[in-house]
This record gives sequence, C-alpha cells and structure tokens, in this order.
Amino acid sequence: MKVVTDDGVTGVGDATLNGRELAVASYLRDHVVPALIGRDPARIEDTWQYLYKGAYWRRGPVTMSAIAAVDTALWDIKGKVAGLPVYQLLGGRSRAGVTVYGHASAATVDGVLTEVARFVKDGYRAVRIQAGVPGLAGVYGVHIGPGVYEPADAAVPSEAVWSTVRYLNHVPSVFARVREEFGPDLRLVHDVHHRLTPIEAARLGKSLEPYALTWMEDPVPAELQEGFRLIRQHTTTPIAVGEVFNSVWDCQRLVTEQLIDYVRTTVVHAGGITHLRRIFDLAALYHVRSGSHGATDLSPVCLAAALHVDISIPNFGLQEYMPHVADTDAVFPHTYRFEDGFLHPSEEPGLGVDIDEDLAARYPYRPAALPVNRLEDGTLHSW
Ligand code: CS2
Ligand code: MG
Repeated sequence: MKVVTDDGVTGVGDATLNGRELAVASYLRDHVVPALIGRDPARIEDTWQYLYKGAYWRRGPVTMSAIAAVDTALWDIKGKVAGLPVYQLLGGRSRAGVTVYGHASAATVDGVLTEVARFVKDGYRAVRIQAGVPGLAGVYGVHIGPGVYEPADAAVPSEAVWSTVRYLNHVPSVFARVREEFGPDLRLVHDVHHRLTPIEAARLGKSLEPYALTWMEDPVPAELQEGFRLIRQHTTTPIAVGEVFNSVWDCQRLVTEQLIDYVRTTVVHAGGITHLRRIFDLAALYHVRSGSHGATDLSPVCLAAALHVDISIPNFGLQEYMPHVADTDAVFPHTYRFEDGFLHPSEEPGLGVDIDEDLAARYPYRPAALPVNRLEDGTLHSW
C-alpha cells in the first residue's frame, strides 16, 4: 500500500495476508482509505486508535493487517519528513545488526546437512531445521525445489497428509546429526507448525533437550493457551509462538505468565510498527524476546519495517529471514542488506523500501491458498 500526503511525501506499508489477500485489499479500499483522506499524516498514534477503536469490530488478521499497512506507511512518511531512518525515531540502535536465521530444509537428513553447511559458509549464526519425514510424501517447511518455498500453490487448497507418530519418531535423529556435524554453538530453531497436542509437544521438547534449540516454534495450535503450561512443566526447550497472533491481547497471557520465550508477531499481521512495539515492550517485562516471522509471503516492505524495530528494541531475540526471489526484490527496491549473519536496516530517511508499481503491474494477482492437512485416516488436522 502507498499513502501520499498533500506535500507529496509517499509512505509504503505491507498488507499481505497469505491466501486471503483480497479481503485486506477490500478492507483498505472500501472502508479505510475514504476515512484517511484529509487526516494529518503526522498523527500516527491517533490514526492507529481511530482505525482500531473506530471500526467497533476489533482485531483479527484482516483488520490488523489493514491497520498495519497504514501505520507502517505513516512511519515511513514521518522518517522521510524528519530526514531520519525509522529506527532513529524508535530510540536508535541497540545492537550492531539484526541476527537472522535461514531455512535449512530438505527431504533427507543429508540434504539438510548440505543446506546447513551453505548457511554456515554464508555467515549465518542461526538456522531453522526442517526435514522430510520417512513415510510422508511432503512436509510443511521443506522447500519444494531449489529456491522455491511458497506453500500457497493453488486457488483451491492442495491437501497434505500428516502422521504425528512418524514425525515424533524422526525429528530427534535429524537434530542429532546436525549437532554432530556442526557442534554446539550454531543456534538452531525448529517449527512444529501447530501440529501437536500439549503432551506430544512436551515429549518433543524433552527429546530435543540434548540439542539445545534456541526455540521450538508453534508446538500446538495457540487458541488453548493453557496448553503451554503443560509443555512448560515438562521441558526446558524454549518456546516461540505468535506468527498468527494479531494483537497484544493474543500475547498477554502467554507473556505475563511466562509460558513462552519468544514472541513471533510481526509488523504486517500485528497492527504495524506502533502495535508491534507495544507487544515487545510488554514482552520485555517478562523475559520474553522478539522472534519476528519473516517468511517470503511477508513482503520486503514488512521486512524493512521489521528491521527498524529489531535494531532498536531492548529485547530482540532473532529475526526470520527467507530472502525473496529476484523478481520480488525488483518490485520492492530496498536498501537493507545482509552481512555476516546480520541484516542491517536501511540508513535512508524512512523505511528505505519502495514499491515499483509499473513493474508490479506485470505480475497480475493470482489466487493461491495455503494447503490443508489431513491425518493418514483422512481426519482434517492443523496445517
Ligand atoms: C512459517 C511460515 O515461516 C514460518 O515460520 O510458519 O512459512 C508460514 O507457514 C507462512 O508464512 C504462512 O503464510
Ligand atoms: Mg512458523
């Protein structure tokens, strides 16, 4: 999204909600944009409250992604007007660079080891490990081809098959091989993608303890937050959650009861820079660090904005980083950069990212939904 002020200053924001894109586009076009005309772009907080409280219908991914897009664009504008990169407006640098983790994934364990070696060679200090599971045709989080990841592949969702038994039996052996090959210092994370029950997640966390993960992500669907207490009682494997959370209220209980270690909310799905900061500030009081979601369905606009938050907050943990394909990078010219395992936010005024609309027009919208998942007996399961 682009917001243009009367003075001709342009700000950009990300409004992407994978598989439900047009719902957010309509929310913005039909409901938000008419109310923005004539408002003072300098009033970021007031605009946020206006869009959140003023709608009466609060929260939810569609609403919060729409608010995020406007909020992010207003921070971009404020930075440009001030002549400062946004992180300077957020309090300035708290660290040298933003530590990121890359995605080492392959169908086989040998393939995973090759991928990890590539990341280590490129300077990454943290790597996410996802491997195929023997007996299952394909598994979430594993690249489908060289450089090809995006799981949203068809207008009508494709279907995958899942077996918790096969998965739980296999995963510890993958981490054993990775630690054997790369030693104890490389930081490792693993995404469970909401597949387990609390007691199954507790078993997984326990079985992974010898491999000292930085986090086990989304171990269970997070609607029933009491489940995290059960996991916590059984394992010291740290827990990360929050990529599908939209507001501080989704995080409040898990954070204040210290049931998690990393909160994975990000700019685009959690109400923009204004609200994400609020979540991370609450988290800071409870030893919870940030671990923002950064898959490729979050655009370079979101990543650029995330880096300004990451570099400035006191309780930064890790940032997910899946480089976008060259076509995407060309549509969103940006000046953040990767070096020695760190991403560095742009030093330009504002966010340091733009949207080339002419180029974007060459890629017309194509509906693509995320897959659904079934157990081997056909029962619908979480994807
Ligand atoms: C994943 C995502 O990056 C992650 O941790 O959970 O790839 C997620 O599946 C997608 O962003 C959904 O659009
Ligand atoms: Mg995830």
